[in-house]
Amino acid sequence: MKDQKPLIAVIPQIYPGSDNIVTRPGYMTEIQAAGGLPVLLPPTEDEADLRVLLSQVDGLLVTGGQDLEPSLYGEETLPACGMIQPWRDRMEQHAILTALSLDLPIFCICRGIQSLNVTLGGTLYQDIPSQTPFSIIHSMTPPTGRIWHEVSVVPGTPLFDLWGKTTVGVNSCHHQGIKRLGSGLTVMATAPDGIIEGVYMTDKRFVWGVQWHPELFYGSDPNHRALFEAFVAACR
Ligand SMILES: [Mn+2]
Repeated sequence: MKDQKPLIAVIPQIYPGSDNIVTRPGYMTEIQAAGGLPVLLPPTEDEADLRVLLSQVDGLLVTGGQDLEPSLYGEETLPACGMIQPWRDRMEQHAILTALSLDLPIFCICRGIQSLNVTLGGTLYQDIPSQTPFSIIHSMTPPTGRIWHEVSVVPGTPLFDLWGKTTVGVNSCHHQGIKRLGSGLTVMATAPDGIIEGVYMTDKRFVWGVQWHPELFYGSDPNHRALFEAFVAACR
């Protein structure tokens, strides 16, 4: 029997004001480098269609993007909240809940970890600089494929098992972050200022979220390629 590469559905990005469906190449090339076959989903909020699509794949990648609509977690929109894309909020909620019900591995990056957290009932800081006393600048200056701040990895978590160390450098391109943790999520990494940078679901094979962008390293940093390798391995 021929070895079939795991198929991994990727959430599409559409920038406001643009009529192009896009994805950052690293989301695709890192899955491919890890032995998976990525496939870009069409933008759809239809729950039944998403179930049909996700029933054909072995995993789901929730990509980065704009901010989430604060009313999803019961808050008024603050002036410092960024651009929102409500269609994507709805698509991702349906996709994440469907993937959970199908027991698919899910890897959530940047906006993805925020979407996972809100889908599971958590809340967000709409704007880290104005809403928190946290001291680190989380919106780094380009180039973005380099280490910007460190994270502390929580021993006993799968991220610690993967990396085998308690401190690892990451990049950082986010002005929002997790405030109250969603149900079923456990923290596996934090920035030195306390911002949650990594979470997972203890009762699932592989449902991970990271606040940084491992795809922006394009394989140049083994720690960040290892995240895609662990995800694709879980999808086999
Ligand atoms: Mn950060």
